[in-house]
Amino acid sequence: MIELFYANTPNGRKISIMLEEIKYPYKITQVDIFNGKQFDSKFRSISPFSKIPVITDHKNNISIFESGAILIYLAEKSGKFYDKDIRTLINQWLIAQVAYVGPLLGQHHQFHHYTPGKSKWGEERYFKIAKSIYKDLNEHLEKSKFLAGNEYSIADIATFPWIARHPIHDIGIKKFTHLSRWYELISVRSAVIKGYDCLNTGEKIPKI
Ligand SMILES: N[C@@H](CCC(=O)N[C@@H](CS)C(=O)NCC(=O)O)C(=O)O
Repeated sequence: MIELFYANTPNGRKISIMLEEIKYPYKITQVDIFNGKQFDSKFRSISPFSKIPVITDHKNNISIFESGAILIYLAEKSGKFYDKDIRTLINQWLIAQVAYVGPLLGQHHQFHHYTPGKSKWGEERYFKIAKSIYKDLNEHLEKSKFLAGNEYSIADIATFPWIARHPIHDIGIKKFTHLSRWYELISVRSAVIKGYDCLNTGEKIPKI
């Protein structure tokens, strides 16, 4: 049994989607990050930076923090979405997501959506970067069915929930036809639909 320490955010959803994709039984423990529960000492003992997601694999008595490390762990354990022959390619797109796409889109969320008017500099800087992320992903996906080639992989699973916040990005995903094609392909997968709404609140994946 895998225990997923979770909040309803793009980083949390990467892991619920992966667990649905590999069909592992899991239980969700919600961490109320909007009320400081990530700073409780018990949670900090498995999450040194006080962030979700974290998983505990109770069978192996191991806890793992950092979404990329969790995805790799689950992919290696299940033998899915991390093809050995293209692992170096998958790693590049996975690490680009955790080190660049996620954190920078996250800054765009903060300045543009959550605190508009607080910092013109921040709003402009991260809007520009967010647009270039859309453009760069779109250019890549013109040549590649999924991020790391022809097969759906943990790089796509990591990136999808961030692009699923496109309504608050205000960039107009429709204009990016290859990114839209990739998004729509992934958003109809039943595991993605289930993992996206793993709390069963009825939340739907935003449409293009
Ligand atoms: N690099 C981390 C980022 C995780 C992260 O930023 N989690 C956010 C929610 S999406 C969080 O727990 N925030 C609580 C806080 O910063 O206090 C990962 O990919 O797992």
